[in-house]
Amino acid sequence: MIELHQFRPFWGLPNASPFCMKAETYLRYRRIPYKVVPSGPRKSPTGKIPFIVEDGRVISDSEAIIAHFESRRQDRLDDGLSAAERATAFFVRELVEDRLYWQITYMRWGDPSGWAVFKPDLVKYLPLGMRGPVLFLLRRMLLRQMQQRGLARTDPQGAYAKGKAVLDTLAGLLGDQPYFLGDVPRSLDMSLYAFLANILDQPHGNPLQSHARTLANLAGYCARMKALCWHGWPD
Ligand SMILES: N[C@@H](CCC(=O)N[C@@H](CS)C(=O)NCC(=O)O)C(=O)O
Repeated sequence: MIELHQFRPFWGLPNASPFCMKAETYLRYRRIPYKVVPSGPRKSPTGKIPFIVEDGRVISDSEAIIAHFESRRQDRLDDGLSAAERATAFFVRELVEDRLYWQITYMRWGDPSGWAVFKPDLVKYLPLGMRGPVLFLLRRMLLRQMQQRGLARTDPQGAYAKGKAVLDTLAGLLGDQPYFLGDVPRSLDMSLYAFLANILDQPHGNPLQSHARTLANLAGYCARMKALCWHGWPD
């Protein structure tokens, strides 16, 4: 049985880490049997989660996990895509996994209103040893990293403007197609869905979520991907 090492579900989301949710969305879409092993970055050989263990072999990184399973298949998710579509998928994924990752981090750890609702639930979720000074230092490090990216704690409006621009661009790219590159889900969709769901389905509102909800095609897309990959969850 393949082991998927990742965070436990949190806040009603399959995973509060979009990278973990991406890998798991893929496994579910492909109906690959796996069992979740609750874990954290400190237990990962690369310092990051998710990672899988298959027959004693460790594969870390959501994209590498998808590539590993796809390489064994006759029918690959990205079969039939043109070179230009593959290039689009590459750049969109790179951009989303950077920009929206930091937006999701900001709405929980950076935005003072977000931190006010995130912290109490996070403290209950974390193991005892992570709750005091470790959490303080972790947040301090994240705040610095966000600041370097122009996401200031003191300027939520300015910070969210950057995320709204990404969402608007994604809505434009999706248009009225069911999936980002046409009629069927591709590997790009495993990633984009996980990132968008972490914004749309998180339990506390914020300006980025409100904006995402005005983009009807993105909300419809998430509902479609959820029905396809997460129907019946938690199962
Ligand atoms: N490129 C990696 C990124 C994974 C990643 O950044 N995971 C985060 C959790 S959302 C993590 O483990 N962060 C710990 C750290 O950076 O110290 C992937 O696609 O899996």
